[in-house]
Amino acid sequence: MLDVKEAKLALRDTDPEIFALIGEEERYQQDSIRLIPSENYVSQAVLEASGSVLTNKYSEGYPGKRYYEGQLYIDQLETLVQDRAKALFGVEHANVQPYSGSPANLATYDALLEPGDKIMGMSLPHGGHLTHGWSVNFSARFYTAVQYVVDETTHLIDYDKVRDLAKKERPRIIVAGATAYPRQFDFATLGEIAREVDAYFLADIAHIAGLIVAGVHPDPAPHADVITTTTHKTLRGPRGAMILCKEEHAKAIDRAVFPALQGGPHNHTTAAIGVALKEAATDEFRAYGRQIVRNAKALAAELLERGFMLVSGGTDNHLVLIDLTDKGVTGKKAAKALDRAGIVTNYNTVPYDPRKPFSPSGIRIGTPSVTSRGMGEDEMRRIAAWMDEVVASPDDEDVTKRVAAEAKDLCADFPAPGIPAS
Ligand code: DSN
Repeated sequence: MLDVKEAKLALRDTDPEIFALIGEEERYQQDSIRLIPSENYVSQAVLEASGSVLTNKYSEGYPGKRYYEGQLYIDQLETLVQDRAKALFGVEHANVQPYSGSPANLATYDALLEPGDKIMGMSLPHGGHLTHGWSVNFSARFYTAVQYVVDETTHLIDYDKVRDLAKKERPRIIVAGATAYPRQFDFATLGEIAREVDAYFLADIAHIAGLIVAGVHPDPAPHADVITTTTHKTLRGPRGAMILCKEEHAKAIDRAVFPALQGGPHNHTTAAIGVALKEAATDEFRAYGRQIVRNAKALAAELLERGFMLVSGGTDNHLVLIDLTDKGVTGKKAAKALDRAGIVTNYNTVPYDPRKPFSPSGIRIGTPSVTSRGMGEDEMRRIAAWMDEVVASPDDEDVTKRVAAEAKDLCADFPAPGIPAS
């Protein structure tokens, strides 16, 4: 058997090009301040499960009902992970096989709807997700989509307007969830609206699953028919997804995932999700979730102090959406300059953005990754100051180089989980 060091040498010897690229990416992840709100650093334990021999298997079906022999350990593993998911999120049924968030949402629609049925979700440029009914996505091509938006002045969801739209459109399903909404969802009210119009209620908690576990975001479990989530954002697991639901939907959900949409589950990912769920069921993780929000608030407060316009005026979750319109720089230009300065963000539309999605007015930032490194409010204020400098002079390579060096020094004091020291 190979020890860990030999295993790494095997990759180096077999494929030096891939080995080198992974090494470069490791350095990049260690030396930069990663503020993409949908990314994180997994633990060494999650990495090990992801890279295990479980990748060698095929296990179509579910525990006890497989189409392949050799499932003794896989059945135990998947059942364990299902049980952990049910316990952590307080739900009756968990399907841990979806390959990622979009397939999880597609499976949910396939389980509950007929083609052409009406989906009502939050518009993508207002913070929603492609799969919540955005025009270019399957969710609008195979189903009929209506979209709710945020208020033009407050940038908040106006629940009275959502209710009015639901009563007018009578959707078959209402979807709540977002990729760029810096505020909390009122799942209780959305569940109530869904019941009033006899619609299913899907809560897509991909971005906020870890915050819900930590008790710093309202819990959709008492209100939603189905909850979908990716496992790699605030939940800090591998790239995967889960569908959590009431028992009455369990059979339909399972059938939709397999055999309707997917083949064999990725057992190495299932194992790594299980490790992440175990880690998330600790006091340490709950403290981590609380700190994510404290850090986002500190970052937002310092940016406001420095004259940045923030969508909705701040945040109460893990992300901040900056509108750069009055800074005279596009989101794309700012994001690229920040990346050269060692601060990784993504350009993003802001609500009612007059610019196009490929060159929008905003950038989106978030604190899950920096919080995983142990950074706190003081570090957030330093990061905001660097962002201010870079955005003010995006073409000044002296500024970007100096900030990149300073950011690298800060990162050296906060080693990234799962990345070996060089
Ligand atoms: N791509 C994810 C994000 O960055 O928010 C959503 O799927």
